[in-house]
Amino acid sequence: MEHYDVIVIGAGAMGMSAGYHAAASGRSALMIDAFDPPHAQGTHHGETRIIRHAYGEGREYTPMALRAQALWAELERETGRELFLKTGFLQAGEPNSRMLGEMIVSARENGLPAELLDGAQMRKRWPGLTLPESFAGCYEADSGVLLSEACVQAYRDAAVARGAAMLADTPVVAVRPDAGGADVVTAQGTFRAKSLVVTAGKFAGPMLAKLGLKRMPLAPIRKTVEWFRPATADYAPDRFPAFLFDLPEGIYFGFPDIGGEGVKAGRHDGGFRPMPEDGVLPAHGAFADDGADCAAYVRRYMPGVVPDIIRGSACTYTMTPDEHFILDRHPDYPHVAIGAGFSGHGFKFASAIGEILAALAAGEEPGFDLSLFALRRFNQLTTREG
Ligand code: PYC
Repeated sequence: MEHYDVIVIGAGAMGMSAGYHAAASGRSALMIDAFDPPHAQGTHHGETRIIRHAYGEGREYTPMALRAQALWAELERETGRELFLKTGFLQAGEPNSRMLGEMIVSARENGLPAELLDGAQMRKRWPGLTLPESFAGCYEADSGVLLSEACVQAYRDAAVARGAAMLADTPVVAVRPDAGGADVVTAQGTFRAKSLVVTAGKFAGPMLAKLGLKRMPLAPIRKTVEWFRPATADYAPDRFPAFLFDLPEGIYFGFPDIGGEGVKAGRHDGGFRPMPEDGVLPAHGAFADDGADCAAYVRRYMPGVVPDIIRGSACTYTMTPDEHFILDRHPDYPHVAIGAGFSGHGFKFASAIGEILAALAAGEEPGFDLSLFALRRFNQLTTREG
């Protein structure tokens, strides 16, 4: 049986980064994925993700966002590829918006250069937006867009260059942890490691059940994003930021017109469907109302964008009840590190989360306060099997 220091189960953005960081710190690593990453079966496809620093979902995330930004830059240098576009990021909402308020506090507490704007200032600066006059905004010039599949490919190539092994198209059928490590059973054979990183994305619930953690509060849901054709130059990436708006209709996010592909937008809250039991994602257009809310958003708030959907994509969010991540060690097997439940806002952190999970699996201090992400907050909900 082949032996490794660490086996990563699930090599999407988080797992590929964990494999890279393990290999970069001199450990032998095997990364296993049910598909061939980057791919469209998980949560890293669709070309773009937002990266932002002052964080509306909780100021606790900001140190990790800053570390993530630095690590994406390191990966760009190591691979010679462009992974980040500094388009800026705008968050806006009514002045009493919880996310906006938290972003402003987070910027202040961390000394980040965020700019506060009122509704009239936003309309003047971005003629492609007609947000309500009553809105307030917070703009970060240093934030922007990650090229998501390119990021996963870069981590894969860099991990392999540093000696990690990659096993693609190989579902894990069983995991047998013990006090000294774990056996991982696949159709390609059984592999043994001293430690595990479990980053199984939408399959995290069933995978963690194989490790004795039953009924994890993880709900995979189907979401969609859509692309629209801009009719003016107002949405070019050097003129228009990535954005997240807390609107009366819901929370909407989006991107400038990158590479002439169109303006991409999506609804972050609500508007979802549970994933089918078999985990196979119904393609965009499988439901008659796919993209309807997003087209209505564009019609109302982006006057220079043609509100006809030119392209759509379906993806998965794996939700926790409080929408905070799970980053922790297995309660019975401390050499098993778990990353799960990224609730639709995790991608930007993948570079830092891979580093954190590689450290947790190796028994090292992760360098961040992870109390917000502890598994024990769900003790009432989960059942452990001895
Ligand atoms: O940047 O976290 C994010 C985000 C939320 C919704 C889509 N992207």
